[in-house]
Amino acid sequence: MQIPKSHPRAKSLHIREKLVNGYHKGLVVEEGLLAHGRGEMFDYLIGEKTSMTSHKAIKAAARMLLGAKHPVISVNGNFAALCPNEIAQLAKTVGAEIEVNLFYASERRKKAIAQALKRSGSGKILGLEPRFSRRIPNLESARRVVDERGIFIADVVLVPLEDGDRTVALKRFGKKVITFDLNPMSRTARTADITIVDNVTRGMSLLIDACRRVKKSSSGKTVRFDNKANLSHSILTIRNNLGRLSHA
Ligand code: PTJ
Repeated sequence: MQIPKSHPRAKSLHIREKLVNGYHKGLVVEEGLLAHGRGEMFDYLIGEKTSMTSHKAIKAAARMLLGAKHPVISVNGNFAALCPNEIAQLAKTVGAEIEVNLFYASERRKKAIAQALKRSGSGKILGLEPRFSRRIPNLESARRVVDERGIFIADVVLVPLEDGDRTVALKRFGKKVITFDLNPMSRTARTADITIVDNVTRGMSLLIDACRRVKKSSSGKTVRFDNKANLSHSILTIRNNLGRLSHA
């Protein structure tokens, strides 16, 4: 369907179309469409824009990624469908590995995702070869299977649209976790070290820009970030927006 540029919700309809295309190409699962709907609702509540708080989280995430010895970008179906170019650019900018890691895992989908990422400029993709598979302890889902060259040895992992169980397991396993999650109340949001409460489709480009700026600056890569305060501010933004909407 052709979405007119003048449509008041053109941007979010385009994002939705990207995800549906990803579904038809075999990258996204049906459950991913539902997860996106949940995200759209929270995006509406945060005003469909990046808050000042999220800009701060992005800056802290850039520092953490650049200060890491072995950063890894974990990619699931939704992330691959929405941000294939940005994943390649971010990996190059911070020198991170890219690893496909799925909740609803299948070899076919892993391959489709890897191909889509490669077409968009990504180099080596981890998580595809069973001979390199290792397991994260204390995790039941398919996401426990990780690559020994990637998430298994990573110090910092970027895990957008993540499920709470794996975030907890990654933290217990000693990883620093950065996530994008539009829901500031989710278990992932509350467990991660840095939660960027923003749509990945906006936040990823901002994160790449922030990494480029940090790389150029001489201010160092030390990260001082209060994720609890970050989430409280995000919840306050939602509360204020709800107040405005109910009085409109
Ligand atoms: O591709 P797979 O098999 O790994 O499956 C991926 C999904 C997304 C289906 C799986 O990880 C899942 O079920 O995720 P959840 O538990 O529904 O969590 C998704 C979280 O991401 C929710 O808190 C949503 O609000 C949030 N979210 C959805 N879309 C976006 C988002 N956050 C940022 N940007 C989005 N575009």
